[in-house]
Amino acid sequence: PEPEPTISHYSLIILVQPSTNQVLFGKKLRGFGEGKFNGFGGKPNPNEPMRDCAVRETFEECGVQIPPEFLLSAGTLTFTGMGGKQMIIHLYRVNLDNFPFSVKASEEMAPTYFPISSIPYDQMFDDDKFWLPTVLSEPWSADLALEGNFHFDGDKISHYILTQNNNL
Ligand code: 6OG
Repeated sequence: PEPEPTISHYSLIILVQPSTNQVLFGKKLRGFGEGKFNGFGGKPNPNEPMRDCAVRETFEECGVQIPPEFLLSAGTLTFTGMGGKQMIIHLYRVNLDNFPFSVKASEEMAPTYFPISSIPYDQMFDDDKFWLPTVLSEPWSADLALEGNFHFDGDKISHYILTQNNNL
């Protein structure tokens, strides 16, 4: 029998600033995805709810304290093709125009703003170009949920399915 795949859950938070048409990413300075730009996020601690993980990881990695009411769920992305491991990413979107914040670099992430019109997709995970444009679109409907399934062949996506649901 095939061994059961190991499933790991992660949060991933996209910080958008519509008033300046920018997004705040972090350049990962160590570990998995080193050198790549990405949203903030990571693995929950034991028994930690995913939303709490999202708020904690964002604060740890870039100093932005997200008031929980401004953390909007944006769907889930599932990844296969990385050996016996399967990854589920719980995606969140935050509008930085909604609250005051300060940005602070961390040992793990160098926070960097990008114009929404020039996202550095060539320095990001290969899946991002498929789903990020939707998450960056304005106006954002809090009812929107992306469901993506991505299959990696090496570091490239070989096939994927992406749907956009309206949470009724
Ligand atoms: P740490 O374990 O370093 O959290 N992540 C990915 N993000 C995208 N866009 N694509 C991927 O394709 C990803 N794989 C992992 C999830 C890792 C962070 O990196 C994200 C977490 O936010 C493979 O703390």
